[in-house]
Amino acid sequence: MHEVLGACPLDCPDGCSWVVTVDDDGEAINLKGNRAHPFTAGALCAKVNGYLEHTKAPDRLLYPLKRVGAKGEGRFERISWDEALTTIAAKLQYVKDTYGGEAIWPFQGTGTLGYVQGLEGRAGQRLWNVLGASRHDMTACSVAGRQGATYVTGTAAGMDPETFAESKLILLWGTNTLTSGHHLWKFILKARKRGAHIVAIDPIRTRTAAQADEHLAPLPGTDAALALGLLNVIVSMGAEDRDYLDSNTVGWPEFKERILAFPPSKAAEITGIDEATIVALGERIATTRPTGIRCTMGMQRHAGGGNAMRLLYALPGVTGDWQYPGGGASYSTSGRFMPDLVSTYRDDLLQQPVRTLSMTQLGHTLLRADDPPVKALVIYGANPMSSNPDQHRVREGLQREDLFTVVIEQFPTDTVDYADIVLPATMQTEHLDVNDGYGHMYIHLNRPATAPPGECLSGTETFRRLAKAMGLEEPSLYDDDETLARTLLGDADFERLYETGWMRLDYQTPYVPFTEGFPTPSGKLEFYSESARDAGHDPLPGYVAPVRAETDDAHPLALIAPASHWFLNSMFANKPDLMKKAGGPRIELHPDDARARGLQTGDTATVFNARGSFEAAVEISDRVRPGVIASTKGYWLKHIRGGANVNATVEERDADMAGGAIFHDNRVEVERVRVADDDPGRLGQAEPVVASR
Ligand SMILES: Nc1nc2c(c(=O)[nH]1)N[C@H]1C(S)=C(S)[C@@H](COP(=O)(O)OP(=O)(O)OC[C@H]3O[C@@H](n4cnc5c(=O)[nH]c(N)nc54)[C@H](O)[C@@H]3O)O[C@H]1N2
Ligand SMILES: Nc1nc2c(c(=O)[nH]1)N[C@H]1C(S)=C(S)[C@@H](COP(=O)(O)OP(=O)(O)OC[C@H]3O[C@@H](n4cnc5c(=O)[nH]c(N)nc54)[C@H](O)[C@@H]3O)O[C@H]1N2
Ligand code: SF4
Ligand SMILES: [Mo]
Repeated sequence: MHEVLGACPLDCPDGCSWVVTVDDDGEAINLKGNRAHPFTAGALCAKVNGYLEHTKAPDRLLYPLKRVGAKGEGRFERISWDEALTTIAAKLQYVKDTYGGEAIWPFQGTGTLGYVQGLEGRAGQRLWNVLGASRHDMTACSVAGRQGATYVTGTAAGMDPETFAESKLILLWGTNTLTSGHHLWKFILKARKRGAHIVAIDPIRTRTAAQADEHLAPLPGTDAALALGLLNVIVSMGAEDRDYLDSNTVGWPEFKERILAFPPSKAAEITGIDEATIVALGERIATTRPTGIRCTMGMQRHAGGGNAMRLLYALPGVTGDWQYPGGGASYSTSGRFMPDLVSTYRDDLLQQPVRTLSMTQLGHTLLRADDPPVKALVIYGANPMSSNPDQHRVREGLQREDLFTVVIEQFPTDTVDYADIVLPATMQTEHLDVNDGYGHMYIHLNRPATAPPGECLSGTETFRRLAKAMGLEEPSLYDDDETLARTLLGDADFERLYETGWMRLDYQTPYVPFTEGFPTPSGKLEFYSESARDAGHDPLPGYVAPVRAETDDAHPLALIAPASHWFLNSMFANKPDLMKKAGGPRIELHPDDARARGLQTGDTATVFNARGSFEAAVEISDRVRPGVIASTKGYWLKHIRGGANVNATVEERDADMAGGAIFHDNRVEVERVRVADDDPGRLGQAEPVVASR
């Protein structure tokens, strides 16, 4: 029996350090959170506690497959790795020769964030560069907010999250801490013990909002207006930090003018929050140092998401909070770890510039007449059938008979059903990787604890073998995983992490950013940003309204579907115990909206707009305000009634910055459907409703 140190690979801010116990037969028999790790502190989460069980699940993909049924049908036949690789190599070569390398689209999602196997290191990029494939722009998650924050402070990395323990006022703004990254909570509780006041700002009374001292529920997509209203209160009181503004910021006179033109009454009208509540919170911020804002991806999945985040990063510039431990704003610490990514990606292998394709425009891109058209799609770490917007367009695109699709996967997802060839991938306990966490300041080495089951191969090994099958000679395509990890970390840190599993990044404790200036063009915090102006944006942060705020009378309800407590995006939505805990798809709506539509708790409803519809169980609830309905993301289509999830209604449209997706900027109508009493789907949905967010 021995222990192997590793790390959770999932797209979650907490980046946990874990310890795997392996028995004398080499089987992993226990996996638990690392007690020595300051952020993990011995705990994993509801999803990953059963990770080992998931690696051994009966539906795990173990062998290469080729499709024998129609696209989407899900009928496959086992083939050898040789046949799979020969087929793929020949097809990619043909596509490259006939249409050019850009007709190949490597479509990488967030299944693993690892620097060797996953998204952070853009696994496979060397191969795609040699082939001259189109570049994949990962727009599904965080880019709009990242861009907005970066215009202000030069980075989105913000506060060291552990310093929230020092805050006297904490704003949990568009973030569901207890569900989407609960390890931060212990630092928030520490602050509360020292007298901090905790405010949640979220259209839904989530399990996090329910634990806060105060909850403000703005209408979705109106946070920028709220921020401007709060700033107006602060500035009207003369509570701005003039010394800080003078020495550390640019554009204050112009920004101040904009703030003064935005009275709390206007913020109240746009956000639907009482003016008095806005004034009271503004006064509280004005008089409480340090104020820390935890603002993650939820609130930037809107038409104005980039600008909203920009304002939240600007706010602590006005109050001077950036100078204190526990003050400032925290979006994502991604970027604090600065490995040598250039030598990982090897963009120098590209022979000519290539186009970039947006992840969240998959459907439209596959269906439009591009030159060259996309002819080969290699999907890995992604499940676009479940997670992408405009599901019906995605399905139509993946159904194209002239499209060759490879899916590298661990489980038979809805996306797998559209593959020509399926390749079985290892899971985190079976391969080497380097992982950080975008909600803390640590780095980890994940050592393989056990041999892969069946014929599963790591992504990196798959790309090496594919390169060989294509006869490619570039030597760096054949670097092994340890070489890749050493390139990222340097030999000294690699050796150290091999022993310890984790270490703090090279920042002092507590770390207060920007004490030596801001990594912006001016070296200061930029309220006025010439970079933003040059990119075609308003040089000052402002309010950008949601897409159909007042115009779509036929679909008046604003639908948001954020993280489920039991799934990680669409991962674990095939794990029986977690499926049971989650229950089926559900919408929560306010009693007034339910009454107007004759809906009752337990009814099955269809939720629809012009793009599509999905079915969900109704729960009448005061956790949402009138006009807003709440659901969750992640369901597999094949496991739910109707074969569509919330993303059938979400628009493929870009936010104001960086091509970010607008999952929470959505308008729908809801109608009761009659379901026969003996319909098994009905029983699935009528599971007792667990407090699930
Ligand atoms: N359990 C679990 N954890 C996860 C994930 C998961 O699927 N399940 N997903 C992971 C991933 S990929 C990510 S990116 C992160 C995301 O985690 P979060 O950043 O927390 O993002 P969301 O869950 O999309 O939304 C968070 C909250 O924002 C609220 N919100 C939506 N629109 C608005 C708005 O206009 N204004 C305000 N103020 N609030 C709004 C939602 O109601 C929700 O409660 O979590 C990660 N962690
Ligand atoms: N309605 C709505 N939709 C959303 C969101 C929302 O808030 N609301 N959130 C969006 C967000 S934040 C994100 S990040 C995206 C996520 O969208 P995706 O990136 O598509 O994430 P998943 O759907 O979880 O699919 C990841 C797949 O990768 C597989 N996988 C895991 N590890 C590995 C590996 O090591 N190798 C390989 N080859 N495969 C692996 C998993 O089995 C899983 O099927 O979804 C977005 N979709
Ligand atoms: S999903 Fe997040 S909280 Fe859960 S184990 Fe992984 S990193 Fe930790
Ligand atoms: Mo995400």
